[in-house]
Order: sequence, then structure tokens, then C-alpha cells
Amino acid sequence: DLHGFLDAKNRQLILGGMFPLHSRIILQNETGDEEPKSPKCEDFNFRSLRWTRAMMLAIKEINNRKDILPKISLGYQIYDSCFTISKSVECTLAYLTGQNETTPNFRCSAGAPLAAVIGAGGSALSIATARILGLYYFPQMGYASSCSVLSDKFQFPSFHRTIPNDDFQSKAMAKMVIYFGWTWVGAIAADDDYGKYGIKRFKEEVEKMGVCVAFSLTLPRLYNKDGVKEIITALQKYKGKVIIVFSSDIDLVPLMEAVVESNVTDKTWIASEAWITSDKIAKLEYFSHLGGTIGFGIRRALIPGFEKFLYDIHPEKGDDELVYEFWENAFNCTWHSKRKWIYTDNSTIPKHISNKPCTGNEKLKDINNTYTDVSELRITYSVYKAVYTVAHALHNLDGCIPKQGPFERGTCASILDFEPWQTPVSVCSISCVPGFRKGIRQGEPVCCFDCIQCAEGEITNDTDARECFACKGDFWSNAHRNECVLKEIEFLAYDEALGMTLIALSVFGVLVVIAVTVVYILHRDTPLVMANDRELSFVIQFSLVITLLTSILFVGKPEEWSCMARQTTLSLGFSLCLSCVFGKTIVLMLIARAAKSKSPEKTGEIIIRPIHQKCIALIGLTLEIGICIAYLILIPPSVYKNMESQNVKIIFECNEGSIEFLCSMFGFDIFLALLAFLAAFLARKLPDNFNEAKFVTFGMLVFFIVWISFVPAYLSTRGKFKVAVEIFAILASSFGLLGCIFAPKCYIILLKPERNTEEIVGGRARMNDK
Ligand code: TCR
Repeated sequence: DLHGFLDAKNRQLILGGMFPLHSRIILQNETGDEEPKSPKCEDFNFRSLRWTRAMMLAIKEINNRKDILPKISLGYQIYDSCFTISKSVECTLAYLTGQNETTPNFRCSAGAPLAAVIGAGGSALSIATARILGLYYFPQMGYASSCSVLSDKFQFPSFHRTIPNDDFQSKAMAKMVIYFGWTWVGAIAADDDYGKYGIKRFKEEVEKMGVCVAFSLTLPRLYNKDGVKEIITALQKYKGKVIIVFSSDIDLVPLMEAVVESNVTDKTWIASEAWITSDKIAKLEYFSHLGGTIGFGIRRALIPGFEKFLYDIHPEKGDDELVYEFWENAFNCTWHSKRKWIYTDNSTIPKHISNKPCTGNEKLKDINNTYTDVSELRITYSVYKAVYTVAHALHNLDGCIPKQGPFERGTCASILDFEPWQTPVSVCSISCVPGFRKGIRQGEPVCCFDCIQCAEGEITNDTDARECFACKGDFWSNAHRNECVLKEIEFLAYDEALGMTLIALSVFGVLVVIAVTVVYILHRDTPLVMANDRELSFVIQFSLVITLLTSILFVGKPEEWSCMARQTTLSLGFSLCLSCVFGKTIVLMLIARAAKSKSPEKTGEIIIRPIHQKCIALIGLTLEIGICIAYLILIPPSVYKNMESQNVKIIFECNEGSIEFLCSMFGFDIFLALLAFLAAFLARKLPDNFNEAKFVTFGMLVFFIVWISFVPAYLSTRGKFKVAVEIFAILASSFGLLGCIFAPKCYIILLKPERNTEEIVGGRARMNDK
């Protein structure tokens, strides 16, 4: 049915092929005064026809198979490269432009798209064509191009091959030379990339091992008598035995003829893969000169059904004109009828073919021809593999699952109109990926739009979306804006650097306080410790331990209990500390007053007794406890998940409940600090050597400065850093008090014990004794 037919036709892909079906071109208008024409080719190559047939067989097999490209049929379009760069480039251009000015030599296609090119034979041809095809990333699969440079993906981005890189061969040859202990060898390279690179690598390898290269010559490209003669002279002069030749068989033939002619014998030839397997060289005439030649071959394989397929060829079966030429060459006869209209402008019969007419009844079985020789399928097998490789690649392309594909954003290529690399698209704007929405451009058609990324907290998860959707609740957009993800939770954790540092600082502070306490206990009976109520000193030390340790309550995930505990403990700690300090300084103040009134003797009387000092401390603490209890009972703090202050995060923090209570709690502390400060300030001129009041004044100033600067810092930070700022203030003020009140005393107790006398502390020590 027509539909089915059209469908079948639509589902076709073409594989291009290039084979050196002839080995040279005949230059046409050497004068250059005529319109340029594609040159004709001569010297039919049976071996290449076998390669060509391998490609056809592979395609035929693939088309019959259900497991590779089941819904696609492959066609082919094969050109003769004539073993020349110019022809191969011409074919490449024909492939790329799709213009059949150059008619393919074998064709089985119906205007379907070209998927890949198999070829182009030798390295020099592949290098030339791969440079052009590479411009478009057009896939190319080499079957005989072994030159090492072709592995350079930078120069040849879309070239692949089914034959090993020559580096291996060059190295293997070098190893062989070294193995046999040959240290004096000659080298001959064909004048193409294959020969030159192969010999270059070989020389590099052997020279490293101390082998000397007696001569290294290049085979002339075209049959050039002088060039060959030069090589023959070198060979005759050469006293060594071993000659390495990197060349294709075709280029080598003239030299071999000259070798036979000039009777260069007694040499061992080391052959590269391209000529060791060739029947153009392995001829009886050359045997006396070339017998014993050694070389490496590539893997040989059997292709089932290939022999039958090879025999299944007849000029009258199809319209491939090359088959007529093959027949003429194989059976040494002439198709007189065909010569008239196929070989239009060269109807003369070539010299090497006899005038005997071809009948069409000739049997391929009767002759011994390279074409039908399936005993050594090496390059042939490589061609066969190349076709299968391409087919498998196309199969994978066809089986690509959308969104999981290899191309941008997981897209797949369409099998029937994929791009050589997979590019031209005809759109005004490229479609928007998930995470972006279409933004209309004023006054332009709807196909033209901008892709605008969704705002934070909004997402889209399909392509070309018109709108973005907001993430709800605990969710927020991810970086690509194509998924709603759970918001990050933030609090100052124990295991992060900041939390650990702060805890370490507070523990360090506690250790210092303990050290001070130990010093005080050890020197408990010295005047400096005894002066001004030593019990109060111990209480101050204890309260500093409490304030330092409360900072730990601020770290970690906030819980109901920790929220309730942190601010109250802190304020209690400070109130205890400050009321004790006040209790002490009030005594100093009174002493100072008495000293002023110049009646030192009366000091004892004006002095309130130590018990009174303790009472002051107790009253301070009790009042603070009262405020705390009221706070905890009436409007207690609680845990709060803060989602407003930062969109991307949920901040776990403590809601302080009542700001009034909080302020009165700390306000009371500040009040105590003020009292202590005033008292100390008034007593600062106490005329003794160790001026305790001065240090307390200083300590209170530090305390104020820390907490005054804390307020703006606290208000301007967010999240976990807010907590960190508070801990910092706690630590700073505690260290400040510790440093100002106890450091000077410890200094004297430990380092200047001679000053720890009754004189220095004046009458205060005495006072304490009462
Ligand atoms: N690589 C050669 C061409 C070549 C060849 C062959 C030609 C090889 N093997 C066999 C004819 C027959 C290996 C090149 O130029 O890369």
C-alpha cells in the first residue's frame, strides 16, 4: 500500500562509503584551459571491491535483523576514492552538499538522510576528509586508516575507526628489531601520513634503544624514476640486512619492480601491515627478493555467508557500472555494447584488456581472483565491523529515552533528522528549561520570548512553562528553581566550628576561675585574700563559673527547657556576682570616707560587718530570683520556628516571651553594676598600695562597654549569629570581671608575695579578722 511504502521510504537512512576501487587518477586537462572535470580513474582494485561488498553485506544483514534498527532500513551510497586525496575530498563534498554532481558508484538509496560515512581508506585520505567532515561533526568510521594522528580528537572530532592505531605497530616493529639484535637498519616511508608517522614512531622507539638507522628515505609519490633510483643506490650501498618499509602496497610496487630489476638481494624486509598482506607484492616474481619478509597483520576473521555474497555479483543484475569494469578486468574481456554508452568519453579499450567480447556467461568460480578470496579477511572484516558499529550507534540513538538522552537537558536526537553532531534548529527562541518561565517580548510573535528564571521560592518543573508556582509551608525552591525542597534548618550547633569555639572559650574560662579559686584556697590565710571578706570572693568566683557555663545553654538546638533556662541563669549569675562586688565596694567606699575624715582608728566602727556584706549580696540575689520566677510563671520564653526573617531557612530560636521581664531582669543586673561602679568610683582614691577599688571601677567599665556594644550588634544580626553575639558578650564580660577583679590579686599572691603584707592592704585585713 502507498502509505506503507512512503513510510518505509521515510524510515530510511543512508550510510556513505569510500573505497579505493581504482588505484590512481588520470589527469584530464593538464593545460588548464578547459572547464575542470572530475578526473577518471584507472587500475581496477579487486581487493577494494571485496571491501565494498563487505559493507553491502553488512547493511543487508542489518536490514534483515530484527534486533538492530528494527524500524529503520539502511541504504548506502558508495564512492570510489581512487586512492587519491582530491577524489575523496570531492566525494566528501558531495556527501555534505547532497548534490549528486558526482554520481555514486554504488547506490541503493531513495533520497534519505545520510547518517555517517564509512572510510575513506588510507590515512592520508581519511585525514583530508575528516578535516572537512569534522567541521560539522559528521560521523566518520575509518576501516583502514591506522595513522596515529587520527586519534587526536581535537583535530578530528568526529572520526572513529575499527583498525588499531599504528603506534602499536611501530612499537612492535621496534621490539622485533631489538629482539633480533639488529642495530643497523634502513627505513623507507611512503610519502603520506601513514608512512611518515609510522616510520617516525619506529625510529623514535629504536633510537631510544641504541639502534642506528642507516638511512631513512621517502618513496616518491608518483612513479618517479629518479626517486626510486636514489633508493636503489642507498640499498646497494647499505651493508646491513634489515629494511623497514612503512607503505601501502600500491605505492611500493614501483620500488619492488626496481629492486627486482637491479637485483638487490640478500635483504630482510620488515613490512607494515598495509603491504604484508597484499597480493600486489606477494608475487612469484618478487619471491627471490622478498621471501622471508616479516610483518604484522591485523586480526583476521570469518564472515559467514560472505563468500556466497561475493559470488552473487553479475553486471547484468544491477546497474552499477563498476561491475562491468570488474567483469572486464576479471575475465580479460570487453563489453563492447556497454563501452559505447557507459564509458562515454573513453571508449577506447585499455591496453591491459583484451578485445575478446564478454558474454556474461563467464563463471567467477573458474578463475582465481583476489575478489573472491575469503581466506584472509582483515581489512574486509574491519569494514564489516565499521558498518555494524555505526548501526549499533544509530540503534542506541533510536532507543534513546526522552529526558535521559545524552544531549542538552537530557534530550534525544530524532533518528531520521538528527544532526551530524546531533544543530540547525529553526526557532526564534530556544525553549525554556524547567526553572525558567517564558517572558513575553512586547510586540513580537509568541515564538519569540525570553526565559526568565523563577523568583526565589517559586518553581516550575516543565519545559516552556508560562508561570512559576510558589513553594508552600516548610518548602523552598532549590538553586535550579525546578523543585521545592525542605527549607534548611538553622541554629548554632555544637558540632560546627563557631559553636565549638565558643564552648571551648567558656570551658577555658571556667578552668581559669577554678585556678583562681585554687590559688585563693592555698593562700587563704594571707592578708590579701583575707582582706574584704574572702567568702564573698569565693561566691564571685562561683557566680562567674555560672555565667560562663550558661553560654553553653545558648548553643545547640533550642528546647523549651533551654530557652527557659538560658536568660534566667545568666541574669542570676550576674546578679549574684554584681551584688557581691557591690557588697565589697561599699566597704571600700566607707573606708575611703573614713580615711578622708582622717580618723583611721574609727574605721572599725563605721565598717559594716562582713555579715552585712553577705546580706547585701543575698538581697540582690533574692530580688533577682523573684523577677525570674515571675517571668517563668507569667510569660515564659519558648521555642520558636522563625520562617519570616529568612526565606531559605527556618531559624530555630527562643522567643523571649516578655521583653518587659527580660529587660527588668537584666535591668536589675545593670542597676547592681551601676551601684558597684559608683561605690568603687568613690573609693578609688583609697590610700593603700593595692588599690582594689580602681580595679573594680575598671571591671565595671568593661562590663558596661561590652553590654552597650552588644545591643547594636545583637539587633543587627540574624539567625544563629544572634545567639553567637550574645554568647560572645557573656564570655567577654565574664572574662572582663575575672581579669579586673582577680588577675591583679593573683599577680601579687603568686609573683610578688613580699607585697602580700598587712601594710599593703591597710586596715582592711584587720577589719576582716573581727
Ligand atoms: N593503514 C593504511 C592503509 C592500509 C591498507 C591496508 C591499504 C592499511 N592496511 C591494507 C590496503 C590494504 C593500514 C593507512 O593508510 O592508514
